[in-house]
Amino acid sequence: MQTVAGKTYFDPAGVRIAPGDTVRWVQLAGFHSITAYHPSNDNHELRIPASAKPWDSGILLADDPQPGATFEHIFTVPGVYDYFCRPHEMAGMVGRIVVSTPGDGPGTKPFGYAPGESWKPVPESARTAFPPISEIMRKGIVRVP
Ligand SMILES: [Cu+2]
Repeated sequence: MQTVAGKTYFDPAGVRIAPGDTVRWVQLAGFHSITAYHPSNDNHELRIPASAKPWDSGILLADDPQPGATFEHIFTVPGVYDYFCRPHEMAGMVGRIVVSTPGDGPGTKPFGYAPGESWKPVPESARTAFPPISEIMRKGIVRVP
């Protein structure tokens, strides 16, 4: 399974995988990160399963160490995982992974579902860029149009 970090988008933007699968992102150009929506990442909204470990690739540079830099993460807990690119979140560079079935965890809840937590809100430009969970479940892979 491979997700490609292109210019300012992840392609595919949505994938459905099985518990224990590894997702590998490949950097094609520019500078990007693969960062889980999780309070431990600069107080972003929690949008991965509550018991799942958050991740942050840090900034991957296309030429450092070389074109095609990669980042991998193993997904074990079923549910919906939303993630973003630190430099391009405002440009709508986000992705969504469904492990097994969506369940009813944080990633299935409406954006801003916990106003009392004072988490950093997901910008409107990013909210509208996530492929719908139903489409990911139906197609398995949702490419950028
Ligand atoms: Cu980016």
